[in-house]
Amino acid sequence: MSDSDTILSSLADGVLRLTLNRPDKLNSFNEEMHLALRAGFERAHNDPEVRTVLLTGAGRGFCAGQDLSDRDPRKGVKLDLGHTIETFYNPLLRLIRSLEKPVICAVNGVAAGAGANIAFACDITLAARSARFIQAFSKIGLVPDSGGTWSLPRLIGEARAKALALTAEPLGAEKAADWGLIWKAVDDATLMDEANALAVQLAAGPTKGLGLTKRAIQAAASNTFDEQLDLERDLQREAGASADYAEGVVAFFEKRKPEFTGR
Ligand code: T3D
Repeated sequence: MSDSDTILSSLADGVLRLTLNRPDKLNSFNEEMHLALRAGFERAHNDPEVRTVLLTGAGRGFCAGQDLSDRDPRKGVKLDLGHTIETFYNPLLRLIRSLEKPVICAVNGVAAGAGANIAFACDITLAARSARFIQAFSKIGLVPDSGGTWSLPRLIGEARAKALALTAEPLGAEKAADWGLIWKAVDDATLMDEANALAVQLAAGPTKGLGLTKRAIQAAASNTFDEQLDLERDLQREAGASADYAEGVVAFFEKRKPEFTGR
């Protein structure tokens, strides 16, 4: 794990809590925070004690995307942004999507640029009612990244995706939920309680089966119906061989709550 304080990290009840922690900059990304967040998701991949990830932000914002003070041309900064995307953003997005454990995102405030699209890449995203999502890229002449051009049209259709991306108009949490960009908007005061309760619930779940479920739903984006049926067969074979499946069936007959171990 990275020992950077740009990401606060703690593991309890099977939940790895990762908090973006640059509140003075609305948790925008510098290289240090990128590397620390990546280390957190790498741990989630490798540590069997981690059965769910809960991502949120410190302070009044969730994440304002790239830290633009690292991009100021007046300071002589001239970068190949394709290289920074390939080096920092794309590996993070790949880690989130490929993690076969639930990733919950609690959007505590404004989510702009890459910050918005990272929230949309998580598996279950809750947002405080006061939060807003902004495809801020067009305001500075950039293209949506962090998977936004992939997830937005799939989640809300081309018309809404284009309007959000071209205008950078803020989208409130309620509307984001109504449109299907996020799971739900909740009262600001209860966001973290609700997100924590959900994370603890999922961390006590059949992690193997949940991970395979995530894989199946994601694969549907590029599979034909027949390919998806074949995939469901293969994944069910794998899930059906898990200890948690056996426990789930026995618990059903014994009329008790299953005790899943994640195996
Ligand atoms: O570069 C690459 O590698 C390519 C990858 C790009 C990925 C991207 O994410 S590009 C998009 C970058 N993000 C933005 O363009 C968003 C910029 N921020 C804003 O538009 C606004 O701050 C917000 C709409 C997010 C919030 O507005 P508001 O009024 O609530 O807050 P504020 O006053 O603008 O910001 C508060 C402070 O945070 C302020 O600092 P100060 O004046 O109090 O010292 C502001 O400068 C700072 N801040 C906010 N966003 C960023 C930032 N500082 C650096 N970079 C930021 N992105």
